[in-house]
Amino acid sequence: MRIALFSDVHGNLVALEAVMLEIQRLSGESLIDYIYCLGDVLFGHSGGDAVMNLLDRHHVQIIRGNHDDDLVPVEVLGEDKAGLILRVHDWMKANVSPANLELLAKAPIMETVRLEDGRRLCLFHSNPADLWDMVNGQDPDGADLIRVFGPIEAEVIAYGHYHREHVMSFNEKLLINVASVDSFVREVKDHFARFTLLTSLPDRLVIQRHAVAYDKRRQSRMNRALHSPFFFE
Ligand SMILES: [Mn+2]
Repeated sequence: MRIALFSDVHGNLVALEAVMLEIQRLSGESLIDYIYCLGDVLFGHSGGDAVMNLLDRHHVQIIRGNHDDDLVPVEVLGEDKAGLILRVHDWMKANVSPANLELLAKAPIMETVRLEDGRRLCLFHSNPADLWDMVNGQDPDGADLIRVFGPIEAEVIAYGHYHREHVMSFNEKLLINVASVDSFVREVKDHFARFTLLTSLPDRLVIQRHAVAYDKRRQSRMNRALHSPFFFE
């Protein structure tokens, strides 16, 4: 069984197109059974309904991220960011169909898949108990890992949110940050869209990370043309 996982598209249609083309190509070599987007689908670039249509066309299953929720916890983000966050939300309400916004707000917070070796793969955006939790960072400390991942009843856990890929083991659990499709908001900004491919076999799990080059300036031009309040690089 093969599962493609990506996260944090943030409305970057050009990056998502590059990822979907590569997933399609890999699927031609050997079938990919499931494709999951682990949240933060919109909010950011001007992809909007085109991003949603592309995901739908490829039967991508969506898990809800913090930015897919319609709540804006200003106290969590701080007053300085609140103005921009609200402007982006206003832009989304004016430019994305209500049906797609509702679809995101109602997407499941967590899914579990049974792997070929009998282990459970649990998928969510960040912390299923609190979508705004930043626990999945580059170097989360042990207490945070116990707090968030301890209660999860699965041997393999995959998530996004922090826009930076990693694979680590913790208390018998395998933790995978599947990385972000969008590359504008990574710590190290570049022009690669990223996803993770899991190949589940009866005796092992193979984890492959993929980075696909995309035209970042084309996405910037689209943002400008569509008056997105965010990402005018
Ligand atoms: Mn997030």
